[in-house]
Amino acid sequence: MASSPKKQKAERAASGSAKVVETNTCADGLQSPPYSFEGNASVSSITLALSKGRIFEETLPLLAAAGITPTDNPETSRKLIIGTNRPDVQLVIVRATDTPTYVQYGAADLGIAGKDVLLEHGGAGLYQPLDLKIARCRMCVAIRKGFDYERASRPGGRIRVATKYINTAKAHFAAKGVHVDLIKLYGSMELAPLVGLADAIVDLVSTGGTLRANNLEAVEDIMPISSRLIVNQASLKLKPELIQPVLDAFAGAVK
Ligand code: PRT
Ligand code: MG
Repeated sequence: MASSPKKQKAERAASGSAKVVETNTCADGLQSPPYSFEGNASVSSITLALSKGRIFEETLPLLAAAGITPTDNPETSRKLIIGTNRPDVQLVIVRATDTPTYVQYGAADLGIAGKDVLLEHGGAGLYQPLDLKIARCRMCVAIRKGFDYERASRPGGRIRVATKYINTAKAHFAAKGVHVDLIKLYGSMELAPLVGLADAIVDLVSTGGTLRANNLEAVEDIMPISSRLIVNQASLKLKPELIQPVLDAFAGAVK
């Protein structure tokens, strides 16, 4: 049966014969060069991007609800592309911060990413249809015990903050009317206030154990964080018969 013109256009985009070109506005407001969205070439299978560790672990029951069982464990296997019991579903194992990028460009049709990561990415090219309520934690401001945060964070005050969440931290302190000097770090944020790199950090807190072990304390809650299902916009139009059942099964399994 001949497919509709709309579906044909989506198929051309996914096979790479036609490029859907969009401009992307970066967090700093600058227009980055146009990017091409070539999509995942296969229209008869779907690819789900996951990160190792807590997201993979907590996604397993959701996959099971959708009848999907991975054939390898990424914690023990070095494979980056993992098959499943279903020939039409594969998993790609990516760094947590890279998940939205793989889905945005159509290298994966679906992905699971923390709200923290999505806020920094900006969400271009993605649908975020479902809060999966997994990998839950809180985005917080934390300081070294004894630092006078109240004084530093008064409206008109000035504070030096180390974080990997530049956009979130910028928005938080702007809303409070506090001048913030942001220092971008990629990990171990907890060290920054201990060695005088920053007055405070903006980071995720789950059990609070890491803060306690480093003589730090959370002084402000910015927002609750959980992981979202993300979907490439072209993929959803092109492969609804493969993607929609996964969305429905995940939605039914969310606790
Ligand atoms: O580790 P890597 O640098 O590869 O990447 P990542 O840290 O982004 O990935 P991963 O797998 O650690 O986290 C993936 C997602 O899990 C994050 O994007 C969050 O949405 C979510 N999540 C939930 C967390 C935490 N809880 C969490 N506690 N991510 C990180 N942490 C870290 C936090 O940054 C801090 O260093 O754990 C430490 C605090 O934990 P507690 O239990 O001591 O409070
Ligand atoms: Mg980590």
